[in-house]
Amino acid sequence: MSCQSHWHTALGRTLGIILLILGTVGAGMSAAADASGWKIPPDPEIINFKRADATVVTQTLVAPPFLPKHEQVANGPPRLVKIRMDIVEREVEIAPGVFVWQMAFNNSVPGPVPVVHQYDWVELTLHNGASSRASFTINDGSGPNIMLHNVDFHASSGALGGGELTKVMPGQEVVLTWRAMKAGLFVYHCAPGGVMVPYHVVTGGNGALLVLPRKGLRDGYGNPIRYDRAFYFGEQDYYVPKNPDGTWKRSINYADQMGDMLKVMDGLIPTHVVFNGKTGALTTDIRLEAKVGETVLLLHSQANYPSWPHLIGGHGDWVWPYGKFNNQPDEGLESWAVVPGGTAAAVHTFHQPGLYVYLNHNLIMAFIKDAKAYIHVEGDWNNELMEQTSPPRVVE
Ligand SMILES: [Cu+2]
Repeated sequence: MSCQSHWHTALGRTLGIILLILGTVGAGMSAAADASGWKIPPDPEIINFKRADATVVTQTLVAPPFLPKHEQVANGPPRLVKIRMDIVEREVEIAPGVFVWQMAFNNSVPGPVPVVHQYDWVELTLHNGASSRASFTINDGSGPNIMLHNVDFHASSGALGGGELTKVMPGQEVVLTWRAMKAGLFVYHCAPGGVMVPYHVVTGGNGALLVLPRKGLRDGYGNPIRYDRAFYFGEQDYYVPKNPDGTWKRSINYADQMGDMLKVMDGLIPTHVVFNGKTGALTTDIRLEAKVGETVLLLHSQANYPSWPHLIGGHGDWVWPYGKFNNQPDEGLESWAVVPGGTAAAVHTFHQPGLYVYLNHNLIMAFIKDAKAYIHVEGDWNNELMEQTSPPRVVE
């Protein structure tokens, strides 16, 4: 070993020790502050704001895949947002000749997406309809609700997500007020206890609630993101029983269906996987549209099964892991994940016109089942991004 290299080694060791000490000090300091500078510490004034001082507003919920009218940035202190959800047991043809008795929050599967800001309160009136169906049009001739229902909000704290405090028998109504302390898209679902939990969830008793950061969404650099449209993809797995002759079994009511359905559920393989409650809901029944240059917020939940979203022809420009907006988003993803009982959120700015397919990139789920949606985008084609520079021609 030459003298010079020995000197280098010694210097290296000394530098290493200094860096180690600095690193230790740095780690100690970063316990209180985010090293990247991306995180914004919560405002104590907002956290300590009292419910009694909150302005009360009523939010009219709408059927998915759309969201109720909302502000992306909160103006003013936390509010108390009143919402109402009516539970309906109903029979729906989820695919040609395939009928499922559903448990539907507000007569839709998935349920509606309430939108609040972090530190707002949610005041939910939950109604389990015994006889009154006046507000809904149901063509299946179904009778009154039969079972007890409730709701577990993953966004809430305590009492099994509110499940313990929202149990309602047919004919009953309950009011639960809770504070949205975390930001993100959160699953909610019916959870009456025991085997009823998965039964009510796989028959449609689930949805998602959006809690926006008070200052709105931010990209990985900390810049504000404002979306022009938002679509909610509630993915649903179904376990439909069959008759001995191989045809799909149809039941007389929500309770009658349960025994046979539980046997299919026990195999853990869904017979149907769809977006927005039924086959073709977002490819045929509802036309999702956007324009070149628009930024679209893509919200996805799955209450019971994993999913792996992908936007064919686009990307997750920014993707929030687990759909939680106080974590720095990932940039430029091709596919991402939704865990069972969880969500994912992504934004994409459309650069080309045409048909985009948002799907579960387990392609069996997407194309043999029906976990997919179409987004039709209008605008001018950009040859710099893509051009068929030589059309197909015979070469052999
Ligand atoms: Cu239920």
